[in-house]
Amino acid sequence: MSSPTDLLAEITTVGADGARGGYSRHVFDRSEHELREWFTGQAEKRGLQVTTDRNANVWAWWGEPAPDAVVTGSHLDSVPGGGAFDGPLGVACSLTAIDLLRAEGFEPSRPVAVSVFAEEEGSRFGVPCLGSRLLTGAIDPDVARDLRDPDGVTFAEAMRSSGLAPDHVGRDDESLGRIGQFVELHVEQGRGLVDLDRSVAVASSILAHGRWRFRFRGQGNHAGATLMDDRSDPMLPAAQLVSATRRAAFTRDGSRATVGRLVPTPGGTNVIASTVDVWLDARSEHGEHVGEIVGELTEVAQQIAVDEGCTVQVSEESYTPTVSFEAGFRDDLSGLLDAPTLPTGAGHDAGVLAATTPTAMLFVRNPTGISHAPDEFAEAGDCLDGTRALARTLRHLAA
Ligand code: HGY
Ligand code: MN
Ligand code: MN
Ligand code: MN
Repeated sequence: MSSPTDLLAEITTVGADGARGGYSRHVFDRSEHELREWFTGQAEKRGLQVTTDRNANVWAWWGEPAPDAVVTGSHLDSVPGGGAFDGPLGVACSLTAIDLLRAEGFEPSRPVAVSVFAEEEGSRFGVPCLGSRLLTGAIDPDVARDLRDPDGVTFAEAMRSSGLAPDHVGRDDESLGRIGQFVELHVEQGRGLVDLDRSVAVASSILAHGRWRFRFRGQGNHAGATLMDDRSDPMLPAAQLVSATRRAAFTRDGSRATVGRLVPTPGGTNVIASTVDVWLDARSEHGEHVGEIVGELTEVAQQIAVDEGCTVQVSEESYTPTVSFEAGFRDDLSGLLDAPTLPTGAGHDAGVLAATTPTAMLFVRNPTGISHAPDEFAEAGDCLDGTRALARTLRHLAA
């Protein structure tokens, strides 16, 4: 019987990013397509029935697709230069948990499915959990279809070139109606389990989190022929905004503000940029702090833009309020697994589904505590503990 580590080893070269390190696997690109095929092969090898829904999410069914199923799973896409476990560990543990249950002769009384959600990281089209947001109706289908990647390709065009029809993306009551309960296993993105010296935890909550784009406009010009007094250089307000994010978060407890993506146009060394886009990722244990951070930084951006003879346009790309997993379900699993509960600062498809479906999450220890970077890690033994915990959970729910 394969271990989760064995399964992850099968995809260890898929989407490996030689330039940035780690993995870059983005929805509908070649590597993510390869991962979809890998998952389908793994599922069919287990006699699971594989379907792809109207929102490009993949479902592998143990038993006929039917309402009140116990669903587990996660995602296979990554951030640019991401780790090997964020997403794929949940999928690998889902498959090996089914192996374990079958080896024990367990026959579920309810259908069991493994789901792989599309564009969880939002790395290509900018909106995280796009597949699960479409499934639950949490994003307007027209907005989703028109989302553009950095090359200007729309989500609809990318779906089409992957052989999927974008015409019917949107809330999918048939697929939603089949999910009785959803449990996602995920590598921990932090050191909570290291500090507790445990290998598995149950999630208690997800921080409120969102993404905003600040577009600074100035006057593109020649770096050598333009006197310093004659410039409207959008890079200057952009740089001041980046340094202001630190203060905005530090002054609000439990908050985080990050700029990990800053794109000048046209991006030439000897060219004063005409526009600079700055993406802000803001999160907090206190939902109201996120709005305060964005408000403060919007004021700062507007002021510094004027000072530099530029303009700024701020747009919200996504926002998810604090997710508190349902206490009964959380405590039931915590007791069943004798596992501690932990909050997470990372967003997940489970956080989107929690709005409509009884949902829980399991975390597996990450000794580095690092995620969204090549150093993300999980020991083979802890991954096996994750599989065992997920198998116990599925047995408990589908008995
Ligand atoms: O961004 C997040 O928190 C998640 O990893 N998608
Ligand atoms: Mn992630
Ligand atoms: Mn993830
Ligand atoms: Mn020249």
